[in-house]
Parts: sequence; structure tokens; C-alpha cells
Amino acid sequence: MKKLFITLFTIAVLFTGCAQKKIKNPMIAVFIPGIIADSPTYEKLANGVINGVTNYNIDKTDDKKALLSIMEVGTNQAEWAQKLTALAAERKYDVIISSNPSLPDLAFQVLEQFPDQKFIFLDATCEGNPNIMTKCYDQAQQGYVTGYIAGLMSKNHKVALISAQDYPVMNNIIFPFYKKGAQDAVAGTSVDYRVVGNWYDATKGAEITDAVCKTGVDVVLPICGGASQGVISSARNNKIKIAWFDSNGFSKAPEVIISSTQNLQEKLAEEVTIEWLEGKTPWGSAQTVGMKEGYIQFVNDDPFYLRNVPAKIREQMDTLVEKITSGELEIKL
Ligand code: RBF
Repeated sequence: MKKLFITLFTIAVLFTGCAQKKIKNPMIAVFIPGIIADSPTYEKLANGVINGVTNYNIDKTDDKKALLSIMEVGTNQAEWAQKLTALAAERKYDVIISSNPSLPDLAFQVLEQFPDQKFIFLDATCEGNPNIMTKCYDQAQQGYVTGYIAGLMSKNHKVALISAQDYPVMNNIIFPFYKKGAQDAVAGTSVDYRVVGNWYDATKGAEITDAVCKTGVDVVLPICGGASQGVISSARNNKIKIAWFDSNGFSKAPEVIISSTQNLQEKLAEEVTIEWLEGKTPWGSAQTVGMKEGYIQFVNDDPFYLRNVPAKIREQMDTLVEKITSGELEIKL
């Protein structure tokens, strides 16, 4: 297993410096189910936990400082259960923090062998297990708002979502709400759905984008990790637009990106880390957070948004976001 004793120099120093006294030091492992590069949600997870640990440690003596290890386990999902089990088997981490809807099922397998292991999962839902606490983003809202702007910006009234793989949250929530958003924005908009087959293949991402372009699609939403690099290069070549998900993506390709919805995973990861370090984790709970709670945002102030999207459409988006945030508009199928 590849372990990243992550970038933060102070934490690395702490780790070696305190090895003798680990009984008193709270130990956190971050399990990255994939690779951090081009997966903003994972990058924000790692950064958020680092920030939480760093802030917590400021006024602690060495024997009380929290210690952190970050493991990036790669894209072979067949190995994840075994890697998570191996991590728990080390019996040194008081809590394992991760992010992705597939994690609770993997944790159940681990708990059969290591029933004391605690888990905190973001972007996942699991209620009622005393070893697990989850916080999930309202993907219906994120999907809907992204679909809405895609629909408004499509000149041909044809949009697409390019997904890395089929998974329940994608098939039952993100895609259906993206489609509904696009069609509520402009009735009759066609919404295509394509699958790359993994979270890294940029060549395949580009091929699929080329293919949907040929059918007249002129706005695409990539949710495919590293494969989104291929979606961007195809969009540039074919002069179509991209709606971005999970983070502010404008700077990645300002000439083709027309919108960004983002989750505030870095903030949430920092909060759950501190909460755990203070012994306040509500074990067994599963909370969903969205626009109202401030953990899903539609980026409406980026200079490239202002440049790429006409004022009338920006006004329509502001109205939509206001209605969702205030609770006036409940997003449902
Ligand atoms: N999102 C990523 O950005 N990168 C990944 O490598 C990644 N791998 C995933 C693997 C599985 C099995 C599942 C269910 C989801 C994965 N996601 C990944 C998607 C992520 O959880 C989330 O649904 C999307 O980022 C949209 O918010």
C-alpha cells in the first residue's frame, strides 16, 4: 500500500518525533480510494484533515498531538476491501477517515474482523452503525443545478454527462437530477449518459466526448476523475462547453468551462476531524448537507463565469440558487 506521509512538513516531523509515545497521541488514517490527482473531492479530503490536525495540534504538547497518515490506494477497486482491512489490522489508527459512497460496505467487511475500528466517511451514507459516522452532500441539488445551467447554455438543446462508472448515487441521483435540471431549464433538452469505465483514462474520455459531439451535444458534464482531462481536450477541439462538478474548475480550462458547482469538502473534512479529536463525533449518524447548510455552492463570482455566461442566464441561476437555498424550491424527481 502506498502511504503518503503527506506533504505537511510539520506533521511528518511530528510523526517521527512522537513514535515512542503513540499511545497518547490520537492516530488518524486518511484512506484515499483512488488517486488524488484530478479528483478534487479527494484532494479536499486530504487537505481538510491536514488542516484539522494542524489547528488541533497548535496548543498541544507533543504527547497529545494528533498524528496523521494518508494512504492513496489507487484505482483498482477490487483491492480496496483488502487494503482497508490491512489498515485496520495495523491496530494503530483510532479512526479511519475516507470519502466515497462505496466505503460503508467495505467497512462492514472490516468490522467483522476488527469490531473496534472507527470510521468517518464523507460523500457516503450509513445510519445506525455505532462505529461509523457519515456526512453526505446533497447530490440531487448539485446534479440539478449543474443540469439547469447546462440546459440554459446549450444552443442545440443537447447535453451529456460523462461518468467514470455506473454506481448507485450516479444512476439514482446525480444523472436523474442533472437530466431534470436540464429539462426544467429548457423543455425538450436531450440528455445523454456515457460511461468511461474507470476514473483515469483520458484517451477514452476524449473519444467519448468526440462521439457525443458528433450527435450535436454542445455541453458536457464530466464526473470521471483523471479521464476528465480528455473531456477537456476534446471540448477544446470541438469547441463545446463543459459544466464542472465538485470544485471550482474554471482555471483548468477557462475557454470551455461555463459553470462550477462545488462541495465544501475541505471545510467538512476539517470539521469532522476536529469534532473527532474533541471526542464529539455523533457515531451512528448520517447527515446530508446541501446549499442551505452551505456545503454545496454554485460558483457565481468567478471572473470566467462572468465572462463566459450571459447576464440573463446568470440572473436565472441566481434566482434558482436563492430558491433552493431558502427552501422555497425543493428538488425532487
Ligand atoms: N470521484 C472522483 O473524483 N475520483 C475517483 O477516483 C472516484 N472514485 C469513485 C469510486 C467509486 C466506487 C464510487 C462509488 C465513486 C467514486 N467517485 C470518485 C465519485 C465520487 O464519490 C462522487 O460521486 C463524485 O465525485 C460526484 O460528487
